[in-house]
Amino acid sequence: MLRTSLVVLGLATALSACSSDEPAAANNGATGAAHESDGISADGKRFLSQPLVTEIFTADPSAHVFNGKIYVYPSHDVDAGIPDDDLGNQYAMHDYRVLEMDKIGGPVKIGPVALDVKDVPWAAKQMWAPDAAFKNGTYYLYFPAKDKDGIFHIGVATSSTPMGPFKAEPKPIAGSFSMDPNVFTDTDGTSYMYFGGIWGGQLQNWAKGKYDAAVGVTDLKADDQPALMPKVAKMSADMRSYAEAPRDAVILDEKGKPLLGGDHDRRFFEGTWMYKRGDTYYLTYSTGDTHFLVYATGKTPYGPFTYRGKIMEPVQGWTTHHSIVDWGGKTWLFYHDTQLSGKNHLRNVKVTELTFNADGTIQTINPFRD
Ligand code: FUB
Repeated sequence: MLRTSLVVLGLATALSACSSDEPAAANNGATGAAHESDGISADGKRFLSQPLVTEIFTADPSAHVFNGKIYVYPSHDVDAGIPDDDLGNQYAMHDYRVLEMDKIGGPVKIGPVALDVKDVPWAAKQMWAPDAAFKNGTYYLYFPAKDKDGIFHIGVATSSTPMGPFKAEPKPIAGSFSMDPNVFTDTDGTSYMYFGGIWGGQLQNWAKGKYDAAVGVTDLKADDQPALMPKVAKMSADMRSYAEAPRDAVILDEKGKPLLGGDHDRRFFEGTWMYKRGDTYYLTYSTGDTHFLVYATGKTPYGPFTYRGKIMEPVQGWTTHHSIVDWGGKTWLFYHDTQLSGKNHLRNVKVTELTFNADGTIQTINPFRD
């Protein structure tokens, strides 16, 4: 928290030009690379990689390969003038735009609005981290949003093309709650949704099976109890509903015990992404208030999963969120930071290579060069 506060304070003056919905580079009519300070963080470190796009703010990149091209389904960050708080009210996004690339390192096309909250009958605000899937000729966009009572659910919208536009179902997925959906399709064709997030993601409000508004937000008062775990549910063949009630994707420590709520360096916070390598299922996620991307491995899509280590050290900015995709014979980590704005809620997506050791462990990435 201290680190982030320093970053925000240090940038306050320099960022006055970045207070609109679009990055300064775009406002100035510039194209291509970020503004002149690109490559250097607020505390003088060189960024490992550069933003994929500079025309709009983007976050929470869910990358997929469809028809040989790379599509990234990010959140589309905007500045609603809401101060930072522990519930994430500053993340007031209202639509999605899809990014398309023929190759990593090549030009990135920004699609038109793929889905707007005004076209989602059940949703009111906060279109947070989405994901996408393709099955039987249809592209599916999965997205969290708060309903008119301020409660997060997960919706689905469909399109015949990966860029959309997508048409939303009239209601959220029955039995869905919390946020950050990730839909993984296993090698046998079965799809699963992983989801959930604590604090502003409201997972703690559902701990007893139905929404309880009285539950605390940040101090979950259960440091010595098993942590709240991400949820997983098999998808129905129609990809619009769960085939079963969501269950815990349990994350264990090296002794086979569930990670505890007080273990902030390792316990699940938000942003799950399932990645399969050989027969091993990598449940990857963000630790939130300790700002790590980490992973746990298991032998089935349901787990249990054993904590293995860090994928990435903290980026610049409070949130960290990623996806992992194979392309061109390599494995890639899509992630975000706040290089373009220095503001927690105005982020930019990036990509870098992810390297595995011979034993299947992941080499931890430093998002800075120094
Ligand atoms: O973008 C809003 C939220 O911030 C996401 O849903 C979280 O994963 C975090 O990145």
